[in-house]
Amino acid sequence: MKRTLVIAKPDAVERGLVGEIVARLEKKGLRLVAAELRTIDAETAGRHYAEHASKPFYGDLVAFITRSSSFVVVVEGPEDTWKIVRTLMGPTNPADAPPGTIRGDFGTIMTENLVHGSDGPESAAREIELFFPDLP
Ligand code: 3AN
Repeated sequence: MKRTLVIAKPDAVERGLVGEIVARLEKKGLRLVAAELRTIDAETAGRHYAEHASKPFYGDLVAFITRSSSFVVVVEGPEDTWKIVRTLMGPTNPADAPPGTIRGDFGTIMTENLVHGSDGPESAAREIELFFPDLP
């Protein structure tokens, strides 16, 4: 089975959309392997978003992801699970995300786009290890 990391970000928790997001993952056929409601600390956010450290939006990104609880989930499926999740999420900018995707149905702005999903198998492995180091 192939695993990937999904984060329902603070905006999703604040708006009560966690159930909706998890339901979409489950109805698609993905299975929950681990899940935790947690406030992501600045150090973990910095490691998670290391590739964006030099970007102008980095400060806002870390402030946003650490501002309140996120629901951090590991899901698994048979093949290319990360890609299945990315397709369910829709493009990064909700303005470009088609209806039927999570960002297309519930988001309006880039900075608060509800969900994170690993962008490849290597990112998935790294992010699962970062958030759930004890997961067998
Ligand atoms: P995704 O979340 O679709 O993988 P990434 O990894 O490129 O997108 O970006 C991580 C997060 O950084 C996005 N979810 C978004 O909130 C934020 N972000 C990306 N690009 C921009 C941008 N140009 N302006 C503001 N925020 C951005």
